[in-house]
Amino acid sequence: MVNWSAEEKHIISAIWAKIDIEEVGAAALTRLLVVYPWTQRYFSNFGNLSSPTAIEGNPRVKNHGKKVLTSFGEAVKNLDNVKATFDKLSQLHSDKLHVDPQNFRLLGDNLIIVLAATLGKDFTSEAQAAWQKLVGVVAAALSRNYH
Ligand code: HEG
Repeated sequence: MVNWSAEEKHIISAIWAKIDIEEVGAAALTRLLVVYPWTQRYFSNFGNLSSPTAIEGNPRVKNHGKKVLTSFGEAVKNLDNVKATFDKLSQLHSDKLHVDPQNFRLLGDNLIIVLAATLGKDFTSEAQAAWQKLVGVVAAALSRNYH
């Protein structure tokens, strides 16, 4: 059971309210695919991923990045219930998509980097600490139904 302080909850919501889901989601997935190119294997049906420029301009990457971050928003809205919130999605990533759960952590790290780049000084060390905890909790929840 994860415990969130009132400050953590507040700061997570405040950051969430500031960001453009489409832009940040696309940027986080783009970075994942560029920095850790082996993650491209799950998106072989997405068309051209042959260079950073191609990945950046790929509309399916943009669209999927938005989908992933929108889904991440369910964790933001259900901080006390993240495991249950991602129960089905964990099963899907395990049984159907066969995504190596290590990749949830890599995506989380990239999300943090994009938040820092996007928000600059507004992404304080306290905000980073709360978000770092959140991406860890989300990765753990998504990894839960792997067996
Ligand atoms: Mg996943 C589909 C959420 C990380 C690979 N992912 C999806 C879908 C959601 C989602 C909501 C659509 C599910 C559906 O169609 O019912 N993904 C999600 C979250 C996170 C995550 C919240 C982490 C925060 N996903 C993730 C990672 C990979 C991955 C790290 C691979 C490196 N996801 C993946 C693939 C699909 C989804 C291959 C199917 C894409 C498609 O064919 O459209």
